Amino acid sequence: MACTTNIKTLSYGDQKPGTSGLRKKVAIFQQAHYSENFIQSIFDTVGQSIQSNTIVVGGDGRYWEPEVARLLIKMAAANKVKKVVVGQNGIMSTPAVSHYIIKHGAIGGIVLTASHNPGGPLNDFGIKYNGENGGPAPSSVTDRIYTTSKNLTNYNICHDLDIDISVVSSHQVDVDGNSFTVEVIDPVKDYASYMEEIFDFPQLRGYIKKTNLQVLVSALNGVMGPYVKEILCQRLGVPESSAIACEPLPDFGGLHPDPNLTYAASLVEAMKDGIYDIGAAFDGDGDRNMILGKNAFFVSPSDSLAVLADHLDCIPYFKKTGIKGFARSMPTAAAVDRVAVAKGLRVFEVPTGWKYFGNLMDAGEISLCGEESFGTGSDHIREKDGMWALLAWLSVMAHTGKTVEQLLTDHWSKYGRNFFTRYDYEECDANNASEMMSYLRSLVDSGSLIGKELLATSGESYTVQLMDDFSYTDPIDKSVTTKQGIRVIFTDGSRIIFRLSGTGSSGATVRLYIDSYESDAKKCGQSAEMLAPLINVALTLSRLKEFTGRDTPTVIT
Ligand code: VG1
Ligand code: CO
Repeated sequence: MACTTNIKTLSYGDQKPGTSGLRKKVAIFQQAHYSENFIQSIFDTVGQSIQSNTIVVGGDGRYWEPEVARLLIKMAAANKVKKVVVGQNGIMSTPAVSHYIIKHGAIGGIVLTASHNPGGPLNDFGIKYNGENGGPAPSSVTDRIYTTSKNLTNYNICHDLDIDISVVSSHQVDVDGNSFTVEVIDPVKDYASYMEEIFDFPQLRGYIKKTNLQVLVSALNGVMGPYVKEILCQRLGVPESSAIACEPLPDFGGLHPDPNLTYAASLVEAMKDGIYDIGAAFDGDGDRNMILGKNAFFVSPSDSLAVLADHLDCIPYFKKTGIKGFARSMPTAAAVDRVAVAKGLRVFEVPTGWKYFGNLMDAGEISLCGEESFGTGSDHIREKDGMWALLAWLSVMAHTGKTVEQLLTDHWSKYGRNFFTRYDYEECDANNASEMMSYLRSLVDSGSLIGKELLATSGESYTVQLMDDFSYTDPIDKSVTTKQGIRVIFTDGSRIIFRLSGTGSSGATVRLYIDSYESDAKKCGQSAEMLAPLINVALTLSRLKEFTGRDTPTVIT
């Protein structure tokens, strides 16, 4: 029998979750009672209902994760949670956690991850709470967690409870006279079976074999390694040699587990040789994806969303559920909107962060949604889902018999093309970045740019139609979210957007998003050339260099 102790603690003032959970340097989480305080704040916010229920615990295997997973179990027991389901060694991808919560009717889940942020003792750790719909907690809940954390005085823990999470098994223990269960599960099995329900695996397997399709996948040493091996290699017949960086490592082997052209450089290089037909990379916790075609042909996430939207009905899951509407985050280019118009479906524009899609999916308004930040997913769960996106791409290829590049070029000739780029200026001085945002807000407030022509140094001119700070009213619960990014929309439909990242752990990351539409596919040149004048306008307008001292971005997508 294990006993609960109630420990006195001093609150921290900085436990405010960002775009997706609380993310800080490992050293911050290692401060006395820091993780304990945040976990207790989650339990207190969820309240009494946690006592007779199950919570799911997952994570991406990064440094400090196993320690916090064990701590979480001790605290769950002490807070009278009935059952904890945890992935073996604390490992379970974000999409798999979402799926498990829904399938088994858990009250929620806690994912120990800083997602695409680097790991290791000097890098980041994170804790994220998902609610009973399987999705990231909405801001109303994370705000309450934050408020609770600021006033926290005590937490509950069962110090003498030590459960071995390295072996798949079920443990039942007596805690203060109540029964408490910890189930250590294979993190892949349930999720892999669910993918088999959604997609036509015999068709995909046959297609890969018959066409001798060459696939190359990098898990960037994040959580996805075991999922890639089980789903792609074991169940779809892709050779093991096609699975690179597929060992989950505490520091991701020094890689930055963010699947973009900069941080997944080794995959991009390998794809350039022209041997592989499709390449994919996933982030640390497995919810993001990057798709590449032969010769490293890049599929922008906004285009990926649109192409999948156009072909969604080839996936068995949607034959059953029908296709409802689509949604994208505000900075995501509007390519999917054109598909929605053609199909007579609704499309929603929400703020950045997957939590804003949850209500729309719960209400049956949307089937597919995505973000420009390499997030694609559907209403099969309530998180974006990297493996789902790759399987969806393979399904579209199998169905149409087209290559990745053909699918894109055909899409552009049918719908026109939204050129998109994102510049990230990482780890800027926080005060300087917020001064720049204040300056941009002052331009919004004065309205002085409306109707004005802005000139690029290369001669192009753009007339400002609208400039605002994006705000969103949730169509389902009517909650309002403000200050979600400065938008400058021009009369030709082009857009410039500025936001500060909400997932970083030090300084501020400025994100600049540029989106412009070209209806004549023949005029379509390289993205960088097409967008150069607008980028020039954006940098001049924001005085970015003056404010941040930065000449060039750290990442270009
Ligand atoms: C970023 C992305 C956003 C994404 C979020 C979480 O947020 O821009 O689209 O939902 O990361 O993704 P921000 O606030 O830094 O721009 V993940 O895979 O890191 O959970
Ligand atoms: Co992620």
